[in-house]
Amino acid sequence: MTRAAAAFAVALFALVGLAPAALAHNQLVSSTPADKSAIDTGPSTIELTFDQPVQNGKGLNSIVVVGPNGTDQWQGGEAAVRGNVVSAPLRELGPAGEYRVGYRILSADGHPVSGEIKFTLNKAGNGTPAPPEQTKTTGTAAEPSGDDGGVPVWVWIAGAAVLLGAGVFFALRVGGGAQK
Ligand SMILES: [Cu+2]
Repeated sequence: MTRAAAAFAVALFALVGLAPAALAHNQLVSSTPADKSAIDTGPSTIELTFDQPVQNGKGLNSIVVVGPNGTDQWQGGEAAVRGNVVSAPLRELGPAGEYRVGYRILSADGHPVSGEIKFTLNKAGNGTPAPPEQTKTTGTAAEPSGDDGGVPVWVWIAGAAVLLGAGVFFALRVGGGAQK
């Protein structure tokens, strides 16, 4: 087997092997608003609490809030980390209906963790969605995730890229050692 093929095999193995571990290592334990809750007014801050610390760093973590139309975004800025808690400002909300909060965080143990919570706004507010230039500067690269109700596509693409990169890195290190 060539070195490249070996690296690819190990990367694939890592991709399969690490995915469940990432789910087991750092999990969302609570949030504001709570998942599947119904509220009359949105909070000023979205808070996601995990059971382990999250790595703090620019662009490592993102929170995107998508409104009932599946396109408009309602986060008011970038995600911030404080220990186990990742938060992002939330704009005053607009239309009543279901809002989805997609997140992608980098656990302190090196594993990316992603997922989604939902809440329902009972009464329409007076807010307006984030302007396009702001949804770009938050670094989420957020394609509106459509109405399939699943975890936003960008979350999985980002997670898979990180895992694949880690697998290749590991394979090259192992390969280098074996040739001595
Ligand atoms: Cu982990």
